[in-house]
Amino acid sequence: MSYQNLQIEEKDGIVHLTISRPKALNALNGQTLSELEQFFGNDYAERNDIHGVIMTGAGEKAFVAGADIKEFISSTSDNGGAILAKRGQDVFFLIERFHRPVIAVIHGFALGGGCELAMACHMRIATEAARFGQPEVNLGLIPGYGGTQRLVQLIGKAKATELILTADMIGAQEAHRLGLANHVTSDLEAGVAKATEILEKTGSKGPVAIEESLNAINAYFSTSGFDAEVEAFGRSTKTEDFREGVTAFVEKRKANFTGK
Ligand code: DAK
Repeated sequence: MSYQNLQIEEKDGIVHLTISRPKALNALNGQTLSELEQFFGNDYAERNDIHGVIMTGAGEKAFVAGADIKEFISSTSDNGGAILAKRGQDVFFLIERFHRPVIAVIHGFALGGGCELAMACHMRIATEAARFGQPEVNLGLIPGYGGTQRLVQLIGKAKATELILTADMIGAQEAHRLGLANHVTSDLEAGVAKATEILEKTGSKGPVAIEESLNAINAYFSTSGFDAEVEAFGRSTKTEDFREGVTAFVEKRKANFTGK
């Protein structure tokens, strides 16, 4: 398949996947989610000859600045929120369950669905310019692509609760200190070099052992919390606060929430 929003390049057994919608800070629209599904669920699902995937965002400003707010402002159907959150979760499970390591290199913003995408990868390398956050509450929403689950898995309940409830952003050093980022590098080039070094190392091991290690690590985590997240996300998309939050973003003003 040819991709519109993903750039794919293979080099020495490593696949470089770049999410490329730089004018919208690489925000995840439906098309991009479909292409990620196509890549991880079909085109590369049986590729046993590769060592792994390095995921980046195009441009200097963002890894991915979230789900595409301008696209989902139009989705108000009764159960649309829950259905679309489930779809996003399912695509991200394809990444988490991929048979080779997937490493995100985060340069610039990784917000909302972008932070969730990075967390669905097996490892994260942050450049000094990286900014992580789950700003959904600013929009009258909750994280819907696994963020309430994977952030807790990675950094623990107390800090995850604080980040989700305040929408605060954190930089690379704090992400590293908390365990969200495996490594910090000075810039994108150094981040990709570090990811390459890791994949060259894992690529020299027994491929079945690599795949089974990933399976066993994933098995540690229960999936029932993800279902609860879909339901809670669905409820939050039916509120007036959600309408107000996304409208305020598009109109570039502060949201006035009423709790309805
Ligand atoms: N969606 C769409 N466009 C976005 C975007 C996004 N998430 N983030 C940025 N852009 C666009 C901006 O609107 C702007 O477009 P123009 O005005 O030039 O047309 C362009 O990218 C450049 O952004 P800024 O001008 O805002 O750049 P700044 O450097 O001033 O600010 C920023 C950068 C990252 C701090 C800011 O852009 C920002 O706050 N972005 C939004 C971050 C955010 O809230 N992300 C979403 C998190 S919530 C759903 C499914 C899933 C979700 C929700 C619903 N349903 C199925 C219903 C998940 C939600 C999330 O991910």
